[in-house]
Amino acid sequence: MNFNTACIHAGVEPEPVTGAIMTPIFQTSTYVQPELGVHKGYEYTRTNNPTRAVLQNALAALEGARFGLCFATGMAATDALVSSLKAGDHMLCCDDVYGGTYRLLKNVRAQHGIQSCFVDFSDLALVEKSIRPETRWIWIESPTNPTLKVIDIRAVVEIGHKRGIRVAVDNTFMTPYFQRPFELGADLVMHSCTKYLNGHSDVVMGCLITNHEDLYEQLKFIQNAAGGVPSPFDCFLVLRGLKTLAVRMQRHQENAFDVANFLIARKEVRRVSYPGLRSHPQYELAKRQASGFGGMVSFELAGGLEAARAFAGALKVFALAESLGGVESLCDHPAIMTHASVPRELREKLGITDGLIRLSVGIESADDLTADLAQALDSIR
Ligand code: P1T
Repeated sequence: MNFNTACIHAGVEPEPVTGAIMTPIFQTSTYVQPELGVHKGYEYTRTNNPTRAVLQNALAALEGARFGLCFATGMAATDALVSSLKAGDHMLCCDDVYGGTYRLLKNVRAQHGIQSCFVDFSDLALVEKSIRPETRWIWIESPTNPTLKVIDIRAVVEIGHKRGIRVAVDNTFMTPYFQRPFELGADLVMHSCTKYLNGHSDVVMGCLITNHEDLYEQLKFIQNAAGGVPSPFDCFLVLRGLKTLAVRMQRHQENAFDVANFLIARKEVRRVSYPGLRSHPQYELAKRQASGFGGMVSFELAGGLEAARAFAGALKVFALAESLGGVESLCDHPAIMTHASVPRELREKLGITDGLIRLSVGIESADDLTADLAQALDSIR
């Protein structure tokens, strides 16, 4: 099935009792059991819910995998994987990850004995060197948030698998429309469904997807035991959002190209990062590894924090807000907003400077977006 068709049909069957073409919102906490010890596959909504079950199937189908599990947020999904580790186990992560992923591992799970380190995955020798006897998972985010570094997923998978270590990919920025981690050998895909998969900035949710039955069973146990599940209504909204994923991603990318090319030509802008630009250091890898480049663009204002304040304050179409992947364009200042939990020293090493701006380019008219950026850049004096 072509991906455009899969977005609308994969994993979704008409509801069996009524034939409803749209999966109903099964807004129930529990299910009546016909007799003691007998039920219809549903006992309690933390454990299982029909709306969530359809969404989990749809998400797995879109990633080309067998099993999906949904969680209340992206962080709850990541934490479910981390919960499968034991004290003393180690996670090897790429250095430029979403600030919340760094915070979870360093400020929360480290207290429970989970070790983690964050290294530059564009240096494959360093990845290899950083593996310890206790390393259980390798965590890739590509392109990275917020500097949009592209990591060679297949090469990192080979390094991990040689030593029996599983590899997870946070595919939030690319979505399965552009990037297919399982085809590159990954063992697990994580998404913040909050972003492109839902696409309308009205839900927070996460998911984990895998082909490994043992891992699925372990994570499903954790999903029920820890209970970080999304509501049936939110599952309905993400199911609805998925139907337009392909058309939205295409338009996000078209607009991102226009925005990136516009920014390159501006004197107030020092450096533009978009994997689709030939000037991007991993352009060839991005082209080889994925079928597109996504809708996120980062750039550095030459005037630093003062320029960033003026620019963000002058925007009219772009909204100054955390998050990404919705139909509307957003502007983020990572150092103060999404990545404030990353220590300043590390931020600066990663290029998350006070002048760095991250744009989630929406699906408005590209002319309105570049005109808004132009007037906001003009306002920097
Ligand atoms: O926000 P939540 O649904 O819990 O997802 C966390 C998360 C995980 N992975 C990536 C790549 C992310 O971008 C996020 C959330 N990111 C933002 C809120 C942000 O503005 O970057």
